[in-house]
Amino acid sequence: MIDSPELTSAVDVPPAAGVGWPWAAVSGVLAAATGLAITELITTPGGRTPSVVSSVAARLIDNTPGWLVRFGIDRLGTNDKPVLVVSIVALCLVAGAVCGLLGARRRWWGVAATVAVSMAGLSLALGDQLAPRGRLWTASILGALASVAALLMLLATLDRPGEPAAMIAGPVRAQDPRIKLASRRQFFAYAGGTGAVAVTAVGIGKALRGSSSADSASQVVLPAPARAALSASPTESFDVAGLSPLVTPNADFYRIDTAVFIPRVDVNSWKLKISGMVDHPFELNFNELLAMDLVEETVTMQCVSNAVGGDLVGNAVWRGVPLKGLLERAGVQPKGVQIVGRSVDGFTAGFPTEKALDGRVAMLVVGMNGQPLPAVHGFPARLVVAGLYGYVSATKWLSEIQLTDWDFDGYWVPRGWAKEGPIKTQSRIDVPRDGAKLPVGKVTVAGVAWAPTRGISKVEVRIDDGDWVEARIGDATDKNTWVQWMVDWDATAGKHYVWVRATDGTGAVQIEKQSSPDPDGATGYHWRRVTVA
Ligand SMILES: Nc1nc2c(c(=O)[nH]1)N[C@H]1C(S)=C(S)[C@@H](COP(=O)(O)O)O[C@H]1N2
Ligand SMILES: [Mo]
Repeated sequence: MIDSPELTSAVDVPPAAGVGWPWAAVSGVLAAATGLAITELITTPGGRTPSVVSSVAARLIDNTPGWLVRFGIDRLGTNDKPVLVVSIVALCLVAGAVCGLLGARRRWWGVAATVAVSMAGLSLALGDQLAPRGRLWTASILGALASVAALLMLLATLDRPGEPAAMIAGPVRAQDPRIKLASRRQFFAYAGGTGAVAVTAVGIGKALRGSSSADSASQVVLPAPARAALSASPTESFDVAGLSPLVTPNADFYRIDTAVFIPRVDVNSWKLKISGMVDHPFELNFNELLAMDLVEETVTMQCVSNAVGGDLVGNAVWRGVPLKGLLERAGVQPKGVQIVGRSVDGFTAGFPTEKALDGRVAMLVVGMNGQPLPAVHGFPARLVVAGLYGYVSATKWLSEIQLTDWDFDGYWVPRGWAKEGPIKTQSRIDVPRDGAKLPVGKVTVAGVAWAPTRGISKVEVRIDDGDWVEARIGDATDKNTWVQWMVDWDATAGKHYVWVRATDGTGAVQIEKQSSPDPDGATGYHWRRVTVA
């Protein structure tokens, strides 16, 4: 019985069938990691240009249906981009494993698959306007070569007859355990070496980026405004813990954009074009822009994706020049009924030309709360138009103001958002927080309300289904900015719902019916649920 054929083969076969392919896959993963690390290292010197992975991520975002991007933002919030980048890296490593397995079968399959994956990545990345093409080509080719070299080397150690890898496809044969051990040691040595190359490349890339990624905005000094904002005095703020300040500090201001890699614009070579359907197109460089009469205006900006009660909204003092003057200088032709802001990264946003001429605040902005625009908020220049959601108006990293007809659609319009985006009247409860446990007796309810260009005339609060009670509104001041509101509530024991609603300057009460942000902004009253005991 001991000599039965089954048992004999059981002794011979197992390492071959069971252990071989995982090592081939590991080889592929290591080879991919090496190639990718080298590609990244070459594409990011100085941190001024995006890496291949972030270019690929950017193109994926641009080419993914709008609803899916929105779903991602909903689920992941501002983590959407890191999650995407990590997913792309993971996908590359999985692809590497596949290349390893293919290469174990037939060398050239593995080589061809590696080259195919690299070139697929390259062709996607080439669509990113921020990425220099020559560098992308060099990086992808060198990365692919490194990957192929590592793969062939690792597979070779697996491949010697009679050694662990004999297993991959080769004939089954008895093994001398000492040979097996020696070969495995060599494999681990090579694998360790490959891994070290990858880690070193990533490390060098990080170090190079870190040392030079100082915000270019910090090197710019803005001239003082000729006319200062009227409405930003902090003394007007209510002193309620947890209530949003009247002016949102830059560090707390929400950030929404499609940029995986934040454009690092060099102000020395930056130029803004005013172009399209105008009689006298012209260009401005940064110094010319700063030499113009700068004004300051306080404007509340909101993202159309902001849910009722959400925090994709903020109020800042913007410094810049009115669009009106620039448009007059350019001489808008009658057909130029749309103003399209173009970004250095290809993003576009468009709104009716009339909105820049009807007297509202509509400006080309270089400063935010007394500072040059932070990189994430559009350095060196962006647009801000009071009363319009950001996706139709507030182009960051602006490169061009183009007058077009109405047929042109900005970035988000074909992705399912409304062509026009006037900001709807909204109010938000900041305190108490949702789910708060409160003492019986006096409780302060406070928050903000906004209806840029129309202003807020009244804010009311309701407990459960009681009567609406008028809240005190802070004396802001300017129709474009949010107001703070507060009211004292004599809280009774039990669970309660606290509701808020605002009335705008035209006397219109905010829309009660609940609707989701798409396609043109959320509606409904904000509420919070509290327990009083
Ligand atoms: N270049 C560029 N500008 C952009 C966007 C973008 O994705 N790219 N997003 C817009 C949207 S949807 C909003 S709500 C505002 C947000 O501006 P913030 O990030 O400064 O708050 O910027 C707008 N400008
Ligand atoms: Mo937005």
